[in-house]
Amino acid sequence: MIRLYQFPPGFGLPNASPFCMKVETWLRLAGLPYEADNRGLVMKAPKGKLPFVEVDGERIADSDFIIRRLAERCGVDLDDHLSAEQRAISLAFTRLLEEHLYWVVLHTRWFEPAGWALTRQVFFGGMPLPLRLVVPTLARRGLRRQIHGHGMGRHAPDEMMALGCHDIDALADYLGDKPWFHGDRPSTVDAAAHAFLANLLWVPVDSPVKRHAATRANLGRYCERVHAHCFGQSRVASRKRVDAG
Ligand SMILES: N[C@@H](CCC(=O)N[C@@H](CS)C(=O)NCC(=O)O)C(=O)O
Repeated sequence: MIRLYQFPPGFGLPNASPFCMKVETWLRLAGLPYEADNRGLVMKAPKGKLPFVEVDGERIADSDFIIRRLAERCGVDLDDHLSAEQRAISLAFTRLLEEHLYWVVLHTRWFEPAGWALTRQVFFGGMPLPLRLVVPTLARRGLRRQIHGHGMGRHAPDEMMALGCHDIDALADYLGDKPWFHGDRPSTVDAAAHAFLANLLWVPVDSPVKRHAATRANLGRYCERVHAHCFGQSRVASRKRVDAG
């Protein structure tokens, strides 16, 4: 059995971490049974980040390695119908989502005052005192260092939003009216695209990039379609899971 270690659901999504939601979406696209541990056990994570999975005693960290390893191990290839060119496009868009757009969205959640008020409540509101006072400040301080180190955090907020809007346009233009990212069948990139777009469009943190994404209506329709396929009607995943608290 595959055990997926991830953060708890948040903002009404299967997961408020797009990386965790990407792996859970992929597991469902692949039709692999799994159990989810939603306690946010970062301290157990081999690389200090979630998600990671445990399968037959092996621990695999990082959404990219998790998907590649499980695909190989379980003999699942969601990309067997893709050309080499489409696979290359998948990788480039996955990097755009994870290494670029992610940081723009992270800024809106953690560093814009309204976003932070909500994030603080959703991520840390259930913690007992005095942790509830200390942990959010420490987590935020760590992320400030990370976003600065990445480089995104050195831009002015309106510059970050402009960069995010360019990402959104590239995604919307490539998707067009196709049901899935590459046409009529799902592939691996759909797990990432769905997770990162839903974590922008469906989270109640207002931002210019979210408003821009909402004007590209094919993205919203795509998220609804992938979500219905993978998770059914409810936006919170319902498979057997171990929840926080
Ligand atoms: N490259 C990793 C990134 C995972 C990641 O950044 N996870 C974040 C949550 S979205 C995390 O665990 N943060 C906790 C921390 O940095 O302490 C992947 O693809 O899984």
